[in-house]
Amino acid sequence: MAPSAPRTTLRALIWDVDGTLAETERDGHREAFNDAFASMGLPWRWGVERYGELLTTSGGLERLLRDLAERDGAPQLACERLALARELHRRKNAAYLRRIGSGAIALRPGVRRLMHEAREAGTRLAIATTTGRANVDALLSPHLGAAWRDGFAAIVCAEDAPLKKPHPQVYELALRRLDLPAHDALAIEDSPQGVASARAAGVAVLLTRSMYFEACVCPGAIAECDGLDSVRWSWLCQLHRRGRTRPPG
Ligand code: XBP
Ligand code: MG
Repeated sequence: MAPSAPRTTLRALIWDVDGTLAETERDGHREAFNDAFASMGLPWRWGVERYGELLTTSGGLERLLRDLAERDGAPQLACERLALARELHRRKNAAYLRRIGSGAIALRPGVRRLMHEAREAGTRLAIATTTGRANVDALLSPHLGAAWRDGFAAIVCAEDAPLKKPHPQVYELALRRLDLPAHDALAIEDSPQGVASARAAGVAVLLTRSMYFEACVCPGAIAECDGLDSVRWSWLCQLHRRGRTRPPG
């Protein structure tokens, strides 16, 4: 009889959403922000490059507020800027759902397979994202089916964790819902803010850069991969074992 594979110490694989599960930013969120500007008769548009600068701010509402604070022609009063940003963000999310709801943005290569391999190994799946629940649902339903939530032991979104990455709140809450210590989990992230968030919660991170973060400095990950399609499950388990012996921070 063939010897059975060693049991993994990896109890949960925690997935970031935007940039990690799919390249949602340039052709999804950015275009939807521009739809929102147009729908309010505003001449502002975020180009591909400008959006890359703004992406150093996590959270769509926070990103809008940063842009409005720097923009000629935006309201002078902070309370008026906040009201405008809220309305733009509401419209942007509605536009985002329309844009991606039919599966227009594919999952990144390797995502589906790694999810399958994790389940086969008895490792639970979780989500830790700064975007909203409806956006995650619209992205995943077309690819994983309407009942995709059943396959995840914890799903933590902006509504649950209002302090955006790099704050650790989203990871801390995911761990609480999983009822696991940080060293039992491994995160997969695409951005410096995401890596910092997971690390601050004590979770080891595999970095798979998305297009906007290809060239940036991104410290703190236990390893980096070119793409998830080249990642073997056994290597992920090894990484996790290595992460367990590394001090937090
Ligand atoms: C990335 C983000 C999000 C999205 C837009 O989230 O920073 O703000 O750009 O989504 P993730 P919202 O943690 O999944 O990488 O407009 O809903 O904030
Ligand atoms: Mg991300």
